[in-house]
Amino acid sequence: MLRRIDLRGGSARSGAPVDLAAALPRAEFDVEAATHQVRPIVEAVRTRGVEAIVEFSERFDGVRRDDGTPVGITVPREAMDEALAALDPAVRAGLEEAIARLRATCEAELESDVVTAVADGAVITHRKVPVQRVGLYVPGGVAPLVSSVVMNVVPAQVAGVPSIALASPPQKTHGGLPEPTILAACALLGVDEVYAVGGAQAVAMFGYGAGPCRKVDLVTGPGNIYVTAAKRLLRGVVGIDSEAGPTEVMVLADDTADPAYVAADLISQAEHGTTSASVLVTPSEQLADDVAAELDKQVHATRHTERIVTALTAQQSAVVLVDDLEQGVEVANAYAAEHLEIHTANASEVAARVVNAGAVFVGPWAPVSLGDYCAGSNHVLPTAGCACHSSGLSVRAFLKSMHVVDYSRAALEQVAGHVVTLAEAEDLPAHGAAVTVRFAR
Ligand code: HSO
Ligand code: ZN
Repeated sequence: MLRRIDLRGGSARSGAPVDLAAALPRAEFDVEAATHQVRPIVEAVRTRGVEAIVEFSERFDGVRRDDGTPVGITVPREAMDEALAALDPAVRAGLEEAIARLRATCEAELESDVVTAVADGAVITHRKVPVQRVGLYVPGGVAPLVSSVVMNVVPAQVAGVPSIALASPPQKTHGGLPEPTILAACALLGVDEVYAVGGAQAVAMFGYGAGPCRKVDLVTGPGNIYVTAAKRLLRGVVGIDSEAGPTEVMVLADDTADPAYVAADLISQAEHGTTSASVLVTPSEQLADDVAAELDKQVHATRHTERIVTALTAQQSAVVLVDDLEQGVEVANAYAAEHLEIHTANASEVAARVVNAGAVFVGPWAPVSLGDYCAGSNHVLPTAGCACHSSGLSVRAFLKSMHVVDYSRAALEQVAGHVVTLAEAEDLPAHGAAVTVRFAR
């Protein structure tokens, strides 16, 4: 089912280096092209506000009341409470466990202020401050990802963000409200400012403010290509988390791996959609054959066989044959997968050599789907190779830092000469004068 890419004999060490990143193509995801479609939407929301949002909801989400009047964008508090009351108790228990574990890691990762006395009476504090207002986007789409509510809200709350708004597409089947499980999760987390707005218009609403929704300082959360394009257009107007493309899992495995587990994990992320990437990297031809056989067996037992098979047979999914694990790690670092699983002997040691990945899953008992829901890690992760420069969502994404400069008279006097000299060197003497004036009297 998976095509094979043979990179054996092509590592940097063998003297025949191949462009590893180019050897592993990704799915087509042309955000730039989508920005052309999205620009008029963003512009309409900026100039016409809620009126434009309602028009787009009608056009893209097909929502309209029976009497023909447009559906409002604000989700009433009662709708969230009702959704929570109606939530399957087992789903509620799962969400509560996911929240508790993620909250534990977020609290431990919260950074405190750093106070440095650089000289007598000269104190610099690196102060951590939460972003004051964030807009979280939760897609509806193929599957309503209630877990994404948890992954966005918990780190924002632990960071101390005082104002959190959330938007999710209105659903025709739910009277123009977002998916009930999403509303229930909001109620569970205590998020009460929720908008039934989807797509690019939601990002624009957050970016410019519209009607009841005040402008936010930062927008986070995954979304489809239009949401991503809107974020790209609004970067600068507001802060934006990293861009999310189609999901990816790479499995680095040797002949100690269990082919049934590897196949199941490759299938699990392919379930997200036809552009998902599932890649196995291994030095073992035997494992490659065994995983192929397992895939054939397992895909037909899944509920969403069609999109899984499409994703697995597409160009972005493959088995990559390598000389050894060392070259395997090279491939993994070049690809910078959103999720990287390690199924090898001494998996922790191999994992320690990984420098580029959104999140790493070590050994046979840490499948990527654990991380999607309940591990205590975050599932909003950099895709498309962005893991070489970006990180997954965490409390840090919701914090800013500022230097606070506190000097005594004596401390300033001690360094005054240097300021004056450097100011002169830049031909900015008034900068120096602002120091000397303090010692003239
Ligand atoms: N694997 C997705 C997240 C997710 N999976 C949510 C299931 N629900 C991107 O990391
Ligand atoms: Zn997933």
